[in-house]
Amino acid sequence: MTDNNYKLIRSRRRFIRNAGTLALAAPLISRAAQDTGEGVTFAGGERPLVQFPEKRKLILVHSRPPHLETPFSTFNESVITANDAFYVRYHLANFPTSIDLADYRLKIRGAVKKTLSLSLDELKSIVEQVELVAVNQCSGNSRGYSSPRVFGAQLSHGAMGNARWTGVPLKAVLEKAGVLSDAKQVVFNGLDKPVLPTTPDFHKTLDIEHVLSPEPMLAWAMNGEDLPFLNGYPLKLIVPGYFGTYWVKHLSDIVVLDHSYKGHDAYFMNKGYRIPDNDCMCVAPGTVADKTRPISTLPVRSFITSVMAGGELPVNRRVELKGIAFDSGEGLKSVDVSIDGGRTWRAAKLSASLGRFSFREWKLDISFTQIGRTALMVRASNRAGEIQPLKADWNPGGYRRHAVETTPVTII
Ligand SMILES: Nc1nc2c(c(=O)[nH]1)N[C@H]1C(S)=C(S)[C@@H](COP(=O)(O)O)O[C@H]1N2
Ligand SMILES: [Mo]
Repeated sequence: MTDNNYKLIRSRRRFIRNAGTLALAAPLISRAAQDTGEGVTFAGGERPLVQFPEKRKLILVHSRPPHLETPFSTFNESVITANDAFYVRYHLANFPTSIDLADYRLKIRGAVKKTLSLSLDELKSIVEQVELVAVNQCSGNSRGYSSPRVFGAQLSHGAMGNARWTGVPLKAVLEKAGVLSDAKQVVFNGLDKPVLPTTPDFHKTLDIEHVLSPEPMLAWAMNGEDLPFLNGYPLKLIVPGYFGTYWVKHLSDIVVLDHSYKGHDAYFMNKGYRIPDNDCMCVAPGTVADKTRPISTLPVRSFITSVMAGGELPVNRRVELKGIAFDSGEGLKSVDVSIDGGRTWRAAKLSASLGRFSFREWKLDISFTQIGRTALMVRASNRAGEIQPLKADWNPGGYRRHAVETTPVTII
């Protein structure tokens, strides 16, 4: 609350969170040499770092609406991603810049016995609050490494983050409204809107069985603080194990349907965010799938965080390699590391778990015995039998990248 970009305007009855309208209108783009984020592939070059309200400098993907990536070195600081470092993604240019809790309501309506309209305080006291650590990863995270390249934001690996979410189980709130027996799907909508009527609103749906399962939650706090404005203040849908596209921000409307959602505003389910409907969720590069389905759960992934691409490490000295791994909640089985470009592998040690939906730290002590260039790789598997492929598969959206990544380093 002391952040000078963050304004909490208190009058007798009003609590208005303001994202700092001026700052949002004209984000400070810093172009000093030391202020560049990592580039993605050859064509884009280095991307600038920008300052948005409540955020440290993040990598600019685009500014209207804000699309910001977390610099990769952040993931070496902690397995929990700091609120001010957490990435930001919006689709619609008419996103809120100020929300007054006195006016804010969450509606639950449609195929329910009783329509609810809850203030944030009412929601907070509706059932006992819960906490869960979970990864929010954009479907297009790492898209910039698709080969051949695909349309869409050329993201590096920073469109992900791991936080402790505080809220209430979605199921408990729906049960208060009383879901009718013919309920089929549930639509989630936030306070952001399209600018033009031809642009669809950002609506996401989940099947009723998923909504009534224990995991999804409605969260108002992230790492023990109010949600950062740009991450969905005052309320966000958390869908553990699922891609971030379902994690609707500034959530204000929940509609239970007795049918499958169709029409203009179903665009982000029925046209966007879809993957090939086959086992690999992939197609031959440059082709399209006959059949698609909505993207859903996170594949198993792992990264080295203790050294960046192009980094240097000492020869004949103990070096601790460190990184993170995660999956959709099935449970990690192994994390293996190669320091010779994939010829040999050795098992890394997994640190304590913060929960099955969280980033998990791994470590490996190693000594390099030869100077020169080499390629570090890390490969994870999970209890459902998934293992990261050595070679990336391809889909037209550049979604769901999960291949083993390579970190070129020089031993000196
Ligand atoms: N209201 C709203 N919620 C949204 C979106 C959006 O455009 N509007 N984008 C989704 C997508 S695609 C992603 S990747 C995540 C990003 O979450 P973050 O901005 O909190 O990091 O928000 C999701 N929730
Ligand atoms: Mo996304």
